[in-house]
Amino acid sequence: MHIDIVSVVPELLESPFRHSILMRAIDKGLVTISIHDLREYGIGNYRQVDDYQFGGGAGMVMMAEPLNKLLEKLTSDQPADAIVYLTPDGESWKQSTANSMSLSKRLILICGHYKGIDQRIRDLWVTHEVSIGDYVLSGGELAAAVLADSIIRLLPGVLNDAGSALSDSFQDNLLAPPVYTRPAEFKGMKVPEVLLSGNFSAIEEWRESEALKRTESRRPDLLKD
Ligand code: 6GU
Repeated sequence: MHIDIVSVVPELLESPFRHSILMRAIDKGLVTISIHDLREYGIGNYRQVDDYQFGGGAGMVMMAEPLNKLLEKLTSDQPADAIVYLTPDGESWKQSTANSMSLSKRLILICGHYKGIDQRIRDLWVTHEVSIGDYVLSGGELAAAVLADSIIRLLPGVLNDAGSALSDSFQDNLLAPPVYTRPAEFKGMKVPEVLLSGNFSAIEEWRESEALKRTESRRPDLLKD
């Protein structure tokens, strides 16, 4: 898989891919990531990428031309499977969308800033508009890192234990059950007996029931779908 990320603050995207699981995925050649500085495609000597909005109002808008130039370049050799615009007015990012996007060969992520990008770029190029939650971030970069992380960890060979991704919270619309490791007793608190029993069907039953309990109390909305 190849992921292109378009940003006006590319420095914000340096660290997330340099550590742990994502770095290992890159080192193993399972994914390549290119971060593009939109300013290099900016207009004039000042490399302008934003301008006042028509109709007035506070806040700048990311101009169509620099984005268009960069997107034309990125898609000239090979089309992208998805062109995602990160924006608080997008659709909520979900595990199911991460699952389906993990089957892509090429993704382009566009990080919004200021008041967002000119609507005509959305109309012309963008295939998915995504928000990562009901709050406002200063820019789409952290959201792009969230998307990239949730997608890359699903690629075959990225996680050591292939079963691990399948047992994550949300994979079956349930939150994950509690987990314990050694010692079996800590500050007088004991690990649930069943987990030490070696009875795998009883353990599975306990996990399912705990997952359901957690979901009912914390995220009852997940049980409605
Ligand atoms: Cl994708 N971008 C910004 N700027 N804010 C957000 C968001 C994205 N998702 C939630 N808040």
